[in-house]
Amino acid sequence: MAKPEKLDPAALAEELASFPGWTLAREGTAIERTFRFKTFVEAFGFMSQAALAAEKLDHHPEWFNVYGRVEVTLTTHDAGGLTERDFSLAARMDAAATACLA
Ligand code: H2B
Repeated sequence: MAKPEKLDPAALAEELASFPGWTLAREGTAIERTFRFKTFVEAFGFMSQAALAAEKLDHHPEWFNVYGRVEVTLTTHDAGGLTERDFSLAARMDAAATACLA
């Protein structure tokens, strides 16, 4: 997979506009979202799907789970900031969360 390039401010603003659930963090070098599920099993089901997506994208989340809550931070360490890969994984996580909540 090609080395991801850090998004320029205009491209970043455009991506953020289409990911309303996510907010900028760490001085604009990361995005974060908290997912809430009814049970630990639902949260873990989401994490399993997200882990498979992460592995496929070769892009791994920083996350923290307690019971039904999963706090996610995405950043591209190799690029020192946000890249398309962060938003690809964010999209996969949003889809997985919808599936797990259905
Ligand atoms: N995940 C994230 N979030 N950022 C990275 O820069 C990154 C990664 N780099 N997963 C990948 C793995 C790289 O270290 C390996 C060698 O592919």
